[in-house]
Amino acid sequence: NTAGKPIHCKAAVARKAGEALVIEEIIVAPPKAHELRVRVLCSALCFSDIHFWRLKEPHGYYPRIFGHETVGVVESVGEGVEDVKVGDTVIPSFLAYCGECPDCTSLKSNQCSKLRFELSPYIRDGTSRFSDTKGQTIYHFGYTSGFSEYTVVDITHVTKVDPALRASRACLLGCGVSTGVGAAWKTADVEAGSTVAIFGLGVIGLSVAKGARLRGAKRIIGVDLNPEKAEIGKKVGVTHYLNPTDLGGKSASEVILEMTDGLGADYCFECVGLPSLGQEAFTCCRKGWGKTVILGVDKPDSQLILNSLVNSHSGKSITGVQYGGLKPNIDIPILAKRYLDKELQLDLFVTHEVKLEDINKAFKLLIEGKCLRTVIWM
Ligand code: FXY
Ligand code: ZN
Ligand code: ZN
Repeated sequence: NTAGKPIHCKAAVARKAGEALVIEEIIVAPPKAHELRVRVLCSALCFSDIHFWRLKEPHGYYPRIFGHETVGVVESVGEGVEDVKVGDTVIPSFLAYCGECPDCTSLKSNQCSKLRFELSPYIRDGTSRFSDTKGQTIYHFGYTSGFSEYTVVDITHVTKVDPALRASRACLLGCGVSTGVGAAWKTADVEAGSTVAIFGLGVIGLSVAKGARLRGAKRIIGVDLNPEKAEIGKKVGVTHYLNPTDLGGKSASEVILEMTDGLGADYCFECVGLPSLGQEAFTCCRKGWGKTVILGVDKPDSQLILNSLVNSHSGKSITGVQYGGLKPNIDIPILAKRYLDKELQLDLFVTHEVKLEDINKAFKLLIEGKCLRTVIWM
């Protein structure tokens, strides 16, 4: 019985910005009040892990344990934890849910205003539960840190899930797939018969397509530089694939405007994290009612510039959300059920599986655009 004692285990530690992760023995302290220690089953790699692993100071923190698409089993719980017990299967989330604040009690928001999302290197209480064998503190990431055999998360950052759900699929609900599907269903609220434009066909963009398809969107235009995305896009409902290098000098937004009689797409999604793509998406978004949703994670100090006269009076809107506007603890069980009912596709997104020792292969695959999700087994 390990409850109440520090656990020595293996983890993939990011020692320096952009450098290969190191599989090390680390020490995971027992959970404090309102926390639980989780034996991680597996975690998938999302591009945000790479994005933040590339950041140098002051935005980067090292040594650090990344990973925020995770599923695991509760090993022990701290004082005051009643909602989950030892042995439960849980998905940690980077967004918190306090259940009491104006945001948690509203259907309009998933941004808990009591426990706000920050790019914090700690868990909720502002300290770390990780250290190396020399006693040096190791930082957390996204309140989750799934690239470790054990992690500690706050009770406000977990959702209990059905253990019948395959772990390699369950972990995906922690970020990418939920973000894409949520953006189509909740943020944009895509209507049947509409035209959708998606910039970037990674897991987020493909999940937007799937969500839009399930809503009955008529035309789903997917834009991506990688020609292999044409085929995979079809499988989730992309009806028209555009490769920006292949448009005879026109931009994707010009082509989308042409395809829509000069009107634009009803719903546009930026799924890469580039302001230039946000601008393009908004440019080909329909006046009157169009909605553009920014999902890609951008660099800390970058700016999105829109022409004020052309845009401010247009009747179209632009918004950015985290996690597709979904509330993890409420919506993860709903998405899980849809997967078990064979409505929601998850299998397609798992293109590779590796052992923790080979986590750097997962990084390489995603950087080179050669995978969708690589599941890393602990
Ligand atoms: O990949 C999704 N989420 C990350 C954990 C962090 C997103 C950062 C958004 C900036 C506020
Ligand atoms: Zn709250
Ligand atoms: Zn993510």
